[in-house]
Amino acid sequence: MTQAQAKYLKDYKSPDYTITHVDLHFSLNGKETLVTAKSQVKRLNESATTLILDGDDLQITQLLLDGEPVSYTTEKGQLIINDLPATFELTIVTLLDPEANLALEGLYMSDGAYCTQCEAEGFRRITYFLDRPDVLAIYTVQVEADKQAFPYLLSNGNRVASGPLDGGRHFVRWFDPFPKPAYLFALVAGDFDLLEDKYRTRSGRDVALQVFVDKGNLNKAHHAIASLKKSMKWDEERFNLEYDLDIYMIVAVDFFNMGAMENKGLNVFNTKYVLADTASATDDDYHGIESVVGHEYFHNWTGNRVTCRDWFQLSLKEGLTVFRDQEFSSDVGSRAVNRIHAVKVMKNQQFAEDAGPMAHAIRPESVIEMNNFYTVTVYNKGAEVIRMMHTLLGETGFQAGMKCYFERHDGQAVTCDDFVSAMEDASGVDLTQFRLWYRQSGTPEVTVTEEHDVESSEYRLHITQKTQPTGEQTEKLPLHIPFDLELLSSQGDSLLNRVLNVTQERQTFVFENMPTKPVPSLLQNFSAPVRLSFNYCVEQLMLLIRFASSDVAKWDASVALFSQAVWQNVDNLHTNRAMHIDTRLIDAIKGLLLEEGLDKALLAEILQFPNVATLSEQVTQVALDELILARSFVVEEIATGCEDEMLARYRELRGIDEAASRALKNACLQLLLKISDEHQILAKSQYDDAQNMTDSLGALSALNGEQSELREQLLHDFQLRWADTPLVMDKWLTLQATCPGEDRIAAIKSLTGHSAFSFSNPNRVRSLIGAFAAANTEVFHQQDGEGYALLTDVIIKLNKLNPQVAARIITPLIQFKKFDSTRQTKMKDSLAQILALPDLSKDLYEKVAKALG
Ligand code: B3K
Ligand code: ZN
Repeated sequence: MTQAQAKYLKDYKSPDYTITHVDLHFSLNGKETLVTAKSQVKRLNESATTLILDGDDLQITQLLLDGEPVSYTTEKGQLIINDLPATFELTIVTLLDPEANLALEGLYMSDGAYCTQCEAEGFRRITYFLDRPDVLAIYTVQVEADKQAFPYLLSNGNRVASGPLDGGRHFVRWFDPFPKPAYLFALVAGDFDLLEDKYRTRSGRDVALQVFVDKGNLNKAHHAIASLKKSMKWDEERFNLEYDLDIYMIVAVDFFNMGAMENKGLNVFNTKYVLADTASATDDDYHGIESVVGHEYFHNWTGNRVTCRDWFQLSLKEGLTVFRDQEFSSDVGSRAVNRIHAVKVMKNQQFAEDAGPMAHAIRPESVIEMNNFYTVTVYNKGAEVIRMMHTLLGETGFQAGMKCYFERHDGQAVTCDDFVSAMEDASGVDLTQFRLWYRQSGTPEVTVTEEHDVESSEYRLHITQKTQPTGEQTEKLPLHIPFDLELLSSQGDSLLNRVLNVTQERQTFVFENMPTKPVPSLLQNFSAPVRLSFNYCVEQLMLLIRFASSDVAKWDASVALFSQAVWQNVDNLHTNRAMHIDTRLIDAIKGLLLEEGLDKALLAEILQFPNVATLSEQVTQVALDELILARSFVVEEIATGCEDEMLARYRELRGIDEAASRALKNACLQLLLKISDEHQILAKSQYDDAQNMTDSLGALSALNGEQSELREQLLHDFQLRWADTPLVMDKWLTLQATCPGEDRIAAIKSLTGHSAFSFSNPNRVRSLIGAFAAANTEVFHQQDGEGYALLTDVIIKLNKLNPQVAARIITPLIQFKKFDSTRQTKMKDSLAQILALPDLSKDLYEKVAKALG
């Protein structure tokens, strides 16, 4: 049993010693892999004489102090040496077995290649070290391995030497001139195909770009390298930031716990975020690659050049870098659609996290397992907090703040507070109250009421804010909320656009010269991460859908209109009344389908309508069975009412080779298949004629709404066609995992034995089990509890194998609070079963123990 002890932000102490230089020597040799770490250690705290190094599951074979043996002790994984001088050289040799490392943290094997993952605390699985982000050292790394099996030996920085060794082995030596924390160290050794390019920076330096992929995949690396060049250029133009080394490498590996990792000069990527060609990757995959390549690249300044003082400050680099990657995607693509995607993540996932047992502030105050805090809160809400500062300061003020931040802190490990201070000092905007966003968790509820006074021509908005207590924090204070507002006339003319500063529990804003009552477009572009409640009537929402200046506001109004219709029918079911739908909703959608100038990608977003999970997030208690029925009813009514218009759009868009057209076409197809099996023929011919994966998958997803002979037949064909392409087979697994129907659970169970599936590969687990639990709401929450049991069995299996992945896919099971008591009991029973495991990992312990209180 691992020690499950919490660490607290308030206990932060600067280190007694630091390591200024480290010389690492890797002799890669299977189970007999030897690592020699020679560290130059320097005392920082004058009264200290004891050095405590972090280690995890390490076998030490030698330890020397200034070249001489020295006595040491180990305790709870740490290595302790007493009576030390002010400066010394410490040499530690450890013996590793990378093949046995299935947790994919530290040094491990991915499909025959050695690779590392050190963030957050993986370096301590390689050698004993001061494995904390505020210890920044200069690294020299020598890698040695068999030349034939491992022709490429890579590490951070610049390559400074290489040559042959005895016994068919060879070595490469790397030097990284930028001091860095251990979490940014990386090593890769293997045989790859290499795609090369170069980039000339704005100041005229040439940077070599290299993308390493599994043999045979060279033709799938072009989009990644193009995305990298685009990112480099964008960061120069928008943020005035240039790349700093002579080489930038990306290696794509098959076994990876997350999306990618920003190691200095040597990014390691999940193949999912590198490999693409039109036959095998969808438009969404292309977009995902561009944004993750950008994200990791942007970390070079926000994360690597300026890093975090401690892991509680994770949002310092992640929130800021997500904001930067979102801005990148918006500048090079559709701003509205990118914003809608970001808002969906917030409303569907982050609000759920806030409402569940893992609620935490974007700068958490206590942590048991750091890997559990790479969350939608730290990342996505963190990005929203940066975005709010951008709204308050404006682009000019914000960029002045960034400049000040780098001038003050380049080469340092700093705190979120340091970032806010730079923003504040450079812009002159007072962020005292705003800082609360960093330490207060939970989603503020903002309630708005309106009042119109004909006599005085005044329109008033009364705004209140309240944040409910969360598990780890009871007292909540009012936040500084930038509240973006547009007022429209009843003809749809824009009367006013303004950002209100909501800072108190209750506030009234008065707008003069409003002889007739305007329609408010509230919290435009989701200007703050809050739950908004306002009693919109159908006419108001219809007006916003047509006339709001912001496309995001149009989408938002369509979501509200659809949601109202669903909840009314949930109510009808509860009171034994017949379900029905206001025809104005159908008219509104019809209007959009017929509107010529409307952005196709935006319309596609609108036609996707909130799913059951999204709708569930709108309420604190959900009657799931009624909700599923009511939603299906509303969707079918809309689809029936708009059938002709959708068919016309579908036909018009077929054959147009462009992403937004494909998105709209697939959204129409999805709806058409909800109303009649006759439309199956459209899916069949789209599948047969498909020239790209977006069209093939669009057809299959539309058919996946229910079981049918055609669905079986096409899925079978798809499997035969793509059996040798794991990333495409992942899509096949997800289709299987997200189909409704009574036999689903048995089908998923049997798929865990399929050759396309493997428990040891995180992508496979996420595609089948993760997708099932997170996206097949109907079956996962099926009344008999079999869905919970399936997830629980998998988690128990992964507890030892890969705790990080286990702790990630458990999320839907710990968020049980809004369900009925029968479901809650079953979910808690499953959690209790996990908690009782004798060898429960810290990762799972933290989440399950919190969930069960
Ligand atoms: N910084 C990494 C995430 C590391 C997660 C460790 N469990 C990827 C990223 O955010 O860019
Ligand atoms: Zn990141």
